[in-house]
Amino acid sequence: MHLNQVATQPIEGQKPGTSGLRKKTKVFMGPHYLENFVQAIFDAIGGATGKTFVLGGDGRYFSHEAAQVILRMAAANGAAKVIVGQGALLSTPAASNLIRLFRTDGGIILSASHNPGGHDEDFGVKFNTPNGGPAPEAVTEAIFARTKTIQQYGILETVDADLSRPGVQRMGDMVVEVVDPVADYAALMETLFDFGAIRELFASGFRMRFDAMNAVTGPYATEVLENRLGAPKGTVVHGAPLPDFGGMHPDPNPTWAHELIAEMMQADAPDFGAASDGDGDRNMVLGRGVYVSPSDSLAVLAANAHLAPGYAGGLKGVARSMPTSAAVDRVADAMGLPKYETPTGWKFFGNLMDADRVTLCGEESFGNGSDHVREKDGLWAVLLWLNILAARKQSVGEIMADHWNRYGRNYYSRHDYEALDASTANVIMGDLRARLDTLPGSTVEGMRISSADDFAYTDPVDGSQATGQGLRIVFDGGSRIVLRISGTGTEGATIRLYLERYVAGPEGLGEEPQKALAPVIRAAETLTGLRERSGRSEPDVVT
Ligand code: VG1
Ligand code: CO
Repeated sequence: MHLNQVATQPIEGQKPGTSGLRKKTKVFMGPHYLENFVQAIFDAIGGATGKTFVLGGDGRYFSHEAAQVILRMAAANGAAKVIVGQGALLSTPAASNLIRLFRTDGGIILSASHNPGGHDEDFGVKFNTPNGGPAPEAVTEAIFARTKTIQQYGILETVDADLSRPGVQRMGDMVVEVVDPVADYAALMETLFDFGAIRELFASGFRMRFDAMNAVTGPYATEVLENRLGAPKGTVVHGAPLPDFGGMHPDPNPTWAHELIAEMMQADAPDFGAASDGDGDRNMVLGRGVYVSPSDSLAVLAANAHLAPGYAGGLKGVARSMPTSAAVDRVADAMGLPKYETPTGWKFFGNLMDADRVTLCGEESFGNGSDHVREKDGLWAVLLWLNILAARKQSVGEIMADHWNRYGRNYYSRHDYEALDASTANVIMGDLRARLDTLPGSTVEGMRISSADDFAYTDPVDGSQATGQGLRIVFDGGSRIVLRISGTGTEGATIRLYLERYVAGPEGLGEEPQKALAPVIRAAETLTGLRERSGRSEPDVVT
């Protein structure tokens, strides 16, 4: 066993995106690629000497090798201890919990989240800071800057750590503590929700299907739903994490979780359905015959969170990412809660939660969470829904109808045009950006544009600024078009087109969203020429 300083050179393009560095797995497997980035993390946070980190991921292809490399690098960089999930597994929210619970110096999460996994698919590495949240932009910028100057990295030449069972071992002078990935997380959930009431709900014959999509949430959902809450065996499907997710694309939306959608739309469907993504921070929820859009889910959770013990004292405030619909704003206004609108990506919620300004946060991309950790949390959202269903003794459909009657309905959809030629995407975005100033006052598809801008954000806690966060065009009455380029894709450029239209009711609350949004969709095409210029007749994914 000996300490090695390996000479290396900067590798281009190691810029973290919306959520960590994501590349094709083969790129990560290339010479020095992972090592350079990990050393850049250590260097950017002032070194690893004497520090304790959490390490784990969603179990995708290359995770085991990557975990061993990172352990050996942490040891060579003088880290005191690394807490690793057994089998190198940790869901993103569970990693966030461990980082906070053991007051560590941060964590490294091995995941490309909702991107597919495998030798020919995607891999990712994300650094979370000691508050448990994704590194803020100042830190990711420092990491990126370091990748551009790096000349060497440290790695201990030694045998692999045994990650197959819980226990403490040493790697050089560093302690490696392998922990059950589920136990502490499940214990946290028990403090937030009325497990007794949910247990009774299942005992009364309530049926649920949870599709873990062969990704990391399987063991968590099985332990919590089946073992602790008494849901029948088989409630969790696709529950074993597989390196390639069994070929599934672990993105819980109607396109990729189509098996669950088909099941839930049948006449004798279960009462409740849910799915989660690769690393367990996203969720999709459904009732029998009812799809709940993520933006609506956030609003319903905000309106009903007080029914769960962990939130019985009420919420401090709520936050949503800018493209997320304004449904939650209506709840916040009715409840007199402070509300915040942030750029896309969970890293922008951290300061608000740390400063006790908000309790609940959410994004239109199937993510919501609370200040129990500093990540979005898929299973948490499912449990909060279950708690609400148990307390209100109503179906998902009844709860949604009641919600819309009270607050009106923000019809919402996101259209993704994936893997476009990057220059085409930039031209489409650039042209619209250049015309933003001229748009207010003009009329498209009979709708008058009231404002148009390129979203910029100043963090109210530390004053940090983020610009260029999405082009937004708002119409009289609150209908909206938002356009931005994805920061998690690994091929070409993906344009996300977000569409929203508000209907106050009581008429018109039960329409099919694509139909209700038709004028807004037409206006988007008139304004952007997205379909025409990209040569795509329709989006790849509609959520
Ligand atoms: C997407 C979503 C964003 C989310 C991010 C990470 O980013 O739109 O809301 O925070 O993925 O989610 P982008 O830049 O591709 O639109 V996950 O579950 O990958 O950690
Ligand atoms: Co995720």
